[in-house]
Amino acid sequence: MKIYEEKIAPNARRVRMFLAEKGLLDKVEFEQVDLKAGDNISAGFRQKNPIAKIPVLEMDDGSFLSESIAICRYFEVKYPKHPLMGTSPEQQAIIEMWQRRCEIYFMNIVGMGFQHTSGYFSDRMKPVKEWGEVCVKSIPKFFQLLDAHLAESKYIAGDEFSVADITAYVTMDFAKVIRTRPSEDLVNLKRWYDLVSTRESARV
Ligand SMILES: N[C@@H](CCC(=O)N[C@@H](CS)C(=O)NCC(=O)O)C(=O)O
Repeated sequence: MKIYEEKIAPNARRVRMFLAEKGLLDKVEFEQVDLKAGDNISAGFRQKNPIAKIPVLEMDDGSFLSESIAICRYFEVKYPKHPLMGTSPEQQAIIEMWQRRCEIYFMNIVGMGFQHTSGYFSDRMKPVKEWGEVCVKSIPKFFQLLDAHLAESKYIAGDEFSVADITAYVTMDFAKVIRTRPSEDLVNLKRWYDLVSTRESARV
């Protein structure tokens, strides 16, 4: 199996982190795609993913799977050891809830903030600076929400580390690119961030 990715891209990182947690990194080979150069918007790459984004997993039968969480789900079901998406119905639902919260209201907003304020992809989209700034300004509100939640919860979705932590952690790091970090007084968020940073998967 092969994953098309770009090492610095947050969505690629969350899949790598997921595989590292499950001890599956050696099951796949990685091929780098140069996003800035537009490799992902070529006609050839669109055959792999019509949405023209990475990561993309190429299966052994030559078919392609994209969307980070769909790729994670595939590995979770195929290799259930070290579950990261929950086992009981309740745990699965709670993890899904937090993973979606972190993706929709945090990762996507940081992504919009980056794309619309930096103009990094201005060859393929029209950056709207004001929209980017609105997104960047809204990020601290999500930091506060996470901080309040983490006062009661060891990890994002309960006592166990999960895919929701991966999405949130990768996004916290990516937010630094747009110079957005949680304020020092958010001690619960800091406690959680430092805890996740000790994991080996945080370094892949
Ligand atoms: N919802 C998708 C998002 C994928 C995505 O936005 N990937 C970014 C890199 S983090 C990308 O390929 N950007 C290139 C572009 O927009 O041209 C997923 O979960 O995989």
